[in-house]
Amino acid sequence: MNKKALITGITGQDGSYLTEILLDKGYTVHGIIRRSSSFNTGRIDHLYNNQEIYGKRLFLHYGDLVDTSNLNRLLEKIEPDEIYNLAAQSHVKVSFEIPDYTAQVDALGTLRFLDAIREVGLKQVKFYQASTSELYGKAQDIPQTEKTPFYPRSPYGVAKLYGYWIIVNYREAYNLFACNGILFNHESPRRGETFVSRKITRAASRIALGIDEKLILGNLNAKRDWGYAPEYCEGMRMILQHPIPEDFVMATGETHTVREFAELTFGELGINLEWDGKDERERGIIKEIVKTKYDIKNKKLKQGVCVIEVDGRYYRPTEVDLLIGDYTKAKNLLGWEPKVKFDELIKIMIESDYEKVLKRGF
Ligand code: NAP
Ligand code: G4F
Repeated sequence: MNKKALITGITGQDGSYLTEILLDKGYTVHGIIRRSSSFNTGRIDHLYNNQEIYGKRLFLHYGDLVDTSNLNRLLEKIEPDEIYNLAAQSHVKVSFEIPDYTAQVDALGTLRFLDAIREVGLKQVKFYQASTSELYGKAQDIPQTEKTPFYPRSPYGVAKLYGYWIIVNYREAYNLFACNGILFNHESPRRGETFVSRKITRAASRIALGIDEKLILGNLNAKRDWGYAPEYCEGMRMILQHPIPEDFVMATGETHTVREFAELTFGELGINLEWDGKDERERGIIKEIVKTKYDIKNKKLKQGVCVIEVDGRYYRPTEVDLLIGDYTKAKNLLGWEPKVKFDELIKIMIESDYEKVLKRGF
């Protein structure tokens, strides 16, 4: 019999890739979506509108991680073999503005789900928790492994820390097959536009095509280990196929600053930058424009023009300065290894955003 998966956060970046992966493997996929006043299914519309798939092997249900009775009903009705809990208020900066809601969803939402599993009596179900490198926060080791102590630096990180430990506790207390994927930053053309990677690739495209003049960023010194989302979503599935429920780090093992991300992105378009000033006065200025496969339609762009500025409103009250992950355990036990590294990731994202902006004009 084909497996049945239930995905929370199916409308998000990871949810959409994971759905494609599981459908490809022959799963039936059930997804939980939130009621929204505007369309929120853009990332899965290609599947939703496919009559071969929707209503046959893909089903969507309204729900929310803050609604316990809804989770109980869905579990009773669907009886999934595997659950992927990807739903979250996933923006670190926003979590400082809405810490209570972030905890309700990211921490207690996980608990509600685990408890609903017990109440419904799904003893054989396997549960994947979208844990995060934000747990390391003020990192205590370089690189970070499954054994590195946690020190979260945001309400988001702290809420996810609760999620991490409640998974471990339900695994030990009730023998539940529950695992944490401690995933480092992973990006793609489907990444939300307010995360820094996508903010940069989208803005660089808009600047090159003459729609925007400048990109305003926050902390350029922060270092992240950025990988390619579809590979990490395949890793989630692999974690649940491992015979023993365990926690795994997934990362690329490389780290780069936000400044490098911006420099490479503009460079990919043929806009080579140099930097001037420090902290909030730092600016990215055009050093030269060189020919690439991308057409720079904005004729105002020339040597000396400032295209990046820093604004303190994007700084966080407490920052995570440096993340770099060691994925040896995932490589040895699961055979998981990332193929797309930093340069290639930027190429993929800029190609997509440049095309989108060119076609749609936004
Ligand atoms: P994302 O694009 O922000 O997607 C989040 C998903 O959660 C969306 O489908 C969203 O629905 C849904 N959601 C939010 N609040 C909800 C609620 N109260 N009830 C039900 N659904 C809710 O995030 P992502 O990048 O795909 O990340 C997936 C998961 O991995 C998240 O848990 C994130 O914290 C974690 N994570 C991400 C990364 C990364 O680098 N991407 C790294 C480590 C861990 P709407 O579409 O309606 O907003
Ligand atoms: O892209 P970010 O917002 O991602 P962040 O905070 O690392 O969180 C993402 O990755 C986590 C895994 O480590 C996930 F758990 C989480 O759900 C999310 O997917 O910011 C990356 C860095 C930060 O240091 C931030 O201060 O970029 C810096 N940054 C500089 N300027 C900016 C900006 N971040 C954003 N969002 N916008 C800026 O203008």
